[in-house]
Amino acid sequence: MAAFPEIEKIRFEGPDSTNPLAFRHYDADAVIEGRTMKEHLRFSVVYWHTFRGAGADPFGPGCAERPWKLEDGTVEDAINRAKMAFEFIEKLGAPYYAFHDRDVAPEGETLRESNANLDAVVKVFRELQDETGIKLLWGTANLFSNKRYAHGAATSPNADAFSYAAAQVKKAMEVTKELGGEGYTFWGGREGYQNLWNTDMKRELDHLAQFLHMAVDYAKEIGFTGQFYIEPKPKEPTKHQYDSDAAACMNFLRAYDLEDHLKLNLETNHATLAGHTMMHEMDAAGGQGMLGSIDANTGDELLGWDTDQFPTSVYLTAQCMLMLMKYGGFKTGGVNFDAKVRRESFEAMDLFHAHIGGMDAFAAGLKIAAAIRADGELARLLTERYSTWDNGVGAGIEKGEHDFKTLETYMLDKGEIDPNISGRQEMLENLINRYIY
Ligand code: XUL
Ligand code: CO
Repeated sequence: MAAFPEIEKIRFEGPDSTNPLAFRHYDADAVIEGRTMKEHLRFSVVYWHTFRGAGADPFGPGCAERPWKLEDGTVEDAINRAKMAFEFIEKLGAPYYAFHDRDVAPEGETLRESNANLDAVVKVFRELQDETGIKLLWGTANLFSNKRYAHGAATSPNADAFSYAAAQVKKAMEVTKELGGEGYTFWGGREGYQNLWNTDMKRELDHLAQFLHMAVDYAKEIGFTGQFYIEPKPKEPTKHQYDSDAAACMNFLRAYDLEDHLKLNLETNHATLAGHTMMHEMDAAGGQGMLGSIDANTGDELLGWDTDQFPTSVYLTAQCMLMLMKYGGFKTGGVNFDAKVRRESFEAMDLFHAHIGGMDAFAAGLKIAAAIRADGELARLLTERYSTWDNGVGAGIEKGEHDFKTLETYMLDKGEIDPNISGRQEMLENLINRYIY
């Protein structure tokens, strides 16, 4: 049975369209800087929010109305949901999706039963992928909902929780490989602490690193060549999550010899929870060759938690795309909408509006970023700002030709520095706006 019989494939109608079920900016085959919009943006729909989210908040259960069952139910329910999910993704025209193991199939009484349930649904996923051409951006395992992970998974004080998580990730990697997944994500759901006095932080971090090394080894063993990602988030559910931001993740990966095996999957609302902009996180990761993928969403300026709203601000998406293009765009990653409709938007139709809006915001952002790059003024101003490093003493320092003694001689002779030039922050802000409106 079709979930959305009244909806046709969402089409591009151009900026003047007033049709809420059409794209105004996302024209999949339009070419920008030698790549299609589809190739630049690599949009992905998340299974957990879009097909399992009921809209619960701390003050009430979910009230979403969906043509599929939202609660776990039977394997048959899960297969029915899978078919409707692919219908949605295909009508939307997103080329990718992403899931946690427990989003797609009900958890059984035993690990064996859970694995069998997963296999049954993954078999249908494989068929649906082949029929529609939709691909798996990345898979992951839910290592945070079940009560066995109350104290964490890889960082749990209970070695059995670590072992169960290892078994779960092993299986999730196998099915990700089976589905041709282009990546596999580790988000440390409850890997953190609530109280330092019941926590052996160093031991927990050592365990987390061991866990990731086991994953790397197992990928080699089964021939999974997808990209591993680690997803930073500073708080929620614990007050301190170990993978708190891009810098903390990169330091952890380097400290434990994992930097060649994982890149970062950065999420906008996680960046803002960490007190950073998304662009800061992308620049921090990109500068170190670690920018892998993005979970696209946004927080609410007036609410301080992980509201996971759909991105609508072109000011944000344009700057994200500018940063992404600075680092050469996606290789394995994509714009993955880790975002959910509000509890008040309970009709299934709202899922279309939300995704269309997010895709259009990013497509507009892409066009703006490309225009800024084509114009070259921003790049020229940046080159000019650092021009003292292009010759003379600056070039010498960069080449390693100087030390404190030679620089002292240089300054004693010269007397005072060449005058600084203004940072022109406001002018640059105006410059960005010039391309937006
Ligand atoms: C949680 C979050 C996760 C990860 C996947 O805040 O972002 O959904 O993206 O586990
Ligand atoms: Co996420």
